[in-house]
Amino acid sequence: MKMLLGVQRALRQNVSHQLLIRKASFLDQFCKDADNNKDKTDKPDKSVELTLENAFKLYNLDDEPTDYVTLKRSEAVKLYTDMQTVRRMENACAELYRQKVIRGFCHLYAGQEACCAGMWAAMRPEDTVITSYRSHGWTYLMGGSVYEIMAELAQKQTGCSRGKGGSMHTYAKNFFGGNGIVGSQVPLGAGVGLAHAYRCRDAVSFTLYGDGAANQGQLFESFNLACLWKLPVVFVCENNKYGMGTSANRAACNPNYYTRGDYIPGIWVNGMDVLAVRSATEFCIDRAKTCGPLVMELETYRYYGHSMSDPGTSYRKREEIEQVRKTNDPITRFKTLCLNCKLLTEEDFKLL
Ligand SMILES: Cc1ncc(C[n+]2csc(CCOP(=O)(O)OP(=O)(O)O)c2C)c(N)n1
Ligand SMILES: [Mg+2]
Repeated sequence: MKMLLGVQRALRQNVSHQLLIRKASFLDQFCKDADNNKDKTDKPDKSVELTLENAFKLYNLDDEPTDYVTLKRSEAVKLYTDMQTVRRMENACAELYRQKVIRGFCHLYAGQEACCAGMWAAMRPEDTVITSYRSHGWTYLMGGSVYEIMAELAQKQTGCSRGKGGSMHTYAKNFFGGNGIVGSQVPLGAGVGLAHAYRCRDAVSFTLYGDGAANQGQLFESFNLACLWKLPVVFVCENNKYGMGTSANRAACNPNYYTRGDYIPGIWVNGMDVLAVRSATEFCIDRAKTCGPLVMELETYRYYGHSMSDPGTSYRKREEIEQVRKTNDPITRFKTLCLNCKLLTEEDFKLL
């Protein structure tokens, strides 16, 4: 409903939106369907107990996240619909890019949805996030509507940055973007953590960067100050295995990014398992509040190229991408888990 109202408002406010909608009529239905992630299946909120497998590896930590998690039906619905909305939004972006409705830079998050959905599920309203240019999913989860994001990408005034920012510069409450310069968000994220500490806020700054950015000097300067001042920062390395045209293994002497904080403890997390990400994030919040920063590496995968101008197949094999889609897709594996433990049925999924 929220999305539909957004479309109608946009039509009233900005004639050029008609162009966007005409060129992308499939978006119309999509915006209608998103309907605020409500559980349309309307069944009692039962829960199941699950054991996570191969979910974590630790570095210099004496405590660890729990492997035993409880999953409520309502939580499963939210996690699934969040991941699906992000996936469909990114696929729609790719289509609009091909139609030249979206131009310029455009970096898609498909394949990495468990990272944002799992983290968001554990976060409290006062926690903050800052990330790189792969920002559409986060903008949505932090409160932006799909319509505002798509309008921003199409450079319309009703976009979340009034059409001035584009794909890499989208923002929402407690979400500091969308940053185009590789690694630049890391010192900013440490600064946000400093602001939380300075103002005695009970908040944690989630500072996200990629495996490529992980080799930059500014990261280590940020680690140093954050550790020295015990700032409530979780440095989140989204290791999607590739930088721009290079695999992580070719670019890093030590691709175990969770150990790269040296004096900062770290945790490796299976970033394709949304429940592992949620559990690890809960742990990191508690720890960052009391002991200062950690590095959380989320091992994940991106399906599209680095950006829309990169087909993404010159430095990796098509078969590799297909293999991940088939065997380790974060949405499919979560759906299978919900079906296997009888939390949701095929019928429920059709209704979502
Ligand atoms: C300072 C700087 N150097 C180079 C670039 C060009 N560039 C954009 S993304 C990228 C690779 C980043 O890879 P990674 O950190 O793994 O993030 P991913 O794209 O995989 O999410 C590079 C070199 C840039 N934007 N800024
Ligand atoms: Mg990368």
